[in-house]
Amino acid sequence: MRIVLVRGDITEQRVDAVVNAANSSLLGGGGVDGAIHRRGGPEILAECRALRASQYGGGLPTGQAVATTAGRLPARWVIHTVGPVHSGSEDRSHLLASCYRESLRVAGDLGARTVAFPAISTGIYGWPLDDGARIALRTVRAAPATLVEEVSFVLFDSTAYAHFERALGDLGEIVDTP
Ligand code: AR6
Repeated sequence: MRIVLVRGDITEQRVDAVVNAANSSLLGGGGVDGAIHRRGGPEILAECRALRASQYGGGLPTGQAVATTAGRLPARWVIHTVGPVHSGSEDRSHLLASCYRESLRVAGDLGARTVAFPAISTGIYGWPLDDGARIALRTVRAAPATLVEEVSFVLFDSTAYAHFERALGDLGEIVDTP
């Protein structure tokens, strides 16, 4: 599986599946979540509401992932996952790793070959970018094989990009920018 770093907006990615840094309600929010619902249109929210009315009545638990249509986005699916809020007193790294692992598993089950991730939890949820990048890259690199051939990390600004570049270098991989 190829890992690529992209500087840009996740809603513009032409991939099979884009991952949304959602919250448990699945009903939208700010950051990536807000952008995805705004640009993807009401079909995404309609499917999220249906999920809340069926198997996720209590909301989507932190660390899990579920797919909907991508509506008007140039992708086929949105995979919603709920990152942990960063805590100074409790180690929630396993939950952040789970977001990446579960999203990839869902992507593989859908038959997605290309998947774009944002830097989950590193915005409103306050996770430090250096640690968030390290967990993201290590987890994706170590994930069980699926049909997914390419994972892109879509970084919104140069600071986030630099953190991912460094973390990828620490894994001993060449940075591959399309
Ligand atoms: N494309 C790529 N990256 C982005 C974009 C974009 N369009 N917009 C922001 N980022 P966040 P979280 C970066 O806050 O921390 C929502 O309200 C951003 O700079 O979107 O997991 C949800 O509903 C940061 O590095 O997600 C939840 O309540 C990263 O994406 C909560 O925020 C993630 O920032 C989730 O917070």
